[in-house]
Amino acid sequence: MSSQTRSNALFAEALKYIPGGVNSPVRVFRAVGGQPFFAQRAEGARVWDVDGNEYIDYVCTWGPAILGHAHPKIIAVVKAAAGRGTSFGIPNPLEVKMARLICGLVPSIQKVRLCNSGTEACMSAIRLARGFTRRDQIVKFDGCYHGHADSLLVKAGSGALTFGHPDSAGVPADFAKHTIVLPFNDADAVKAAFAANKNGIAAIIVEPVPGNAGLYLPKPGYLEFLREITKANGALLIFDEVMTGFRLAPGGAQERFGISPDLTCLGKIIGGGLPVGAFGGRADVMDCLAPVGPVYQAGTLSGNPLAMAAGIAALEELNRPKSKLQGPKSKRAMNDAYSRLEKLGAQLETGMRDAAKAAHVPVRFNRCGSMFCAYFTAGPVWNLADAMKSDRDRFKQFFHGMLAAGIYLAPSPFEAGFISTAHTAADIGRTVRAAADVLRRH
Ligand code: HOZ
Repeated sequence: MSSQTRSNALFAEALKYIPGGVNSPVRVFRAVGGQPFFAQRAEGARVWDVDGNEYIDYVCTWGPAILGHAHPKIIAVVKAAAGRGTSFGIPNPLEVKMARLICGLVPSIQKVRLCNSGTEACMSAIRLARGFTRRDQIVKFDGCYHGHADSLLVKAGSGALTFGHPDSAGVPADFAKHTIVLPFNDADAVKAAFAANKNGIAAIIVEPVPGNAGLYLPKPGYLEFLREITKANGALLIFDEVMTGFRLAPGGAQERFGISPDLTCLGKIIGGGLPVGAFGGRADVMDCLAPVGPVYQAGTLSGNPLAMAAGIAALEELNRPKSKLQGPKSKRAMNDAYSRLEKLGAQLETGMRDAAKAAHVPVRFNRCGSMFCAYFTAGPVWNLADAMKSDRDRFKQFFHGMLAAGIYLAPSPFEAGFISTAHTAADIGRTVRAAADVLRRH
């Protein structure tokens, strides 16, 4: 990496006008030391900063850029949509197309409401679950992050965890007391919570593959267990698939693991890089929303035509069949984009594990499809407590070593990495060689 002169000057100016110099805390380098670079442009799997440095990008705008940056089809449809008007506040045909696409791709979604962010999606899904069940309590898991709505900023992951405020200031204790926080992958803790709160729990909200404290997977049978226990107790199961939706499979984590939640929260990929969110699920639950039912939820820019156009293009491109010769079922399973992501993910996983082994550095490399995390710990990582054992100093060294080699990872040990279809086997090869080199110097 060469100079950061222009980035540093911009950051100094940003600090004068923007709290912390950033519009979302996860973008600063506080957890790793140093200052963030400012992006000039991005294309495919690459980002260039304002000083002309080039990086292979594994942040992928925190998930949305599954096709890489500035995908030509997305750019073309956004330009065309902008020419027809940037917002109507009146129903538009693209909203219907997007809703039909989502319902077709995600097996459990019968009806869907579009909104503007993953935070809105989760906040609204919780309100809907409470309105539908007429219960107040919700269960979440420590280290899971469901956006920054009050009742969900309790033992939260992502920036809240990275910067040491998992229970944010400004959330009244009266709100937080309705949120029961449990360790992930611990069935007994969930059983005990239901036993202690008979007919009180409205819903369990969970990232089926938690990706906001690094990345850990559900133990075999755990998601099935959550499905069964919620059903048996009259509570709803909400999958927060803001990150995993359309990433881990065409129908998200729920397709990959074969679970049917009552409600699903979406965002990121369905906006093709523009601001978006959505929540959907069982028709009887969704019909409790205004204007049909009593649960209120609204948004001036919801179903925005630019975001819809970009998201539709992204979903269509992701689901472009590999070959006309394949039958309808295999078309989805063997679709080009997802098999490519899986292959690249596997290449990275094997390469990283080999590199760590050769360097004698304890690394747990967790991966699910095109999401991954390298924890600097010897033991397995199944929950937040395990993730917290990761050596932060080693992560800092690794992050900066990789950055110097032109590879951009999230500047926190508690964030997932993302691979896009624009990454190549050569990119992954270069990444693995850089990692081997950095780890050797640890
Ligand atoms: N879910 C994202 C990171 N874990 C959020 C990105 C942000 O907070 O800006």
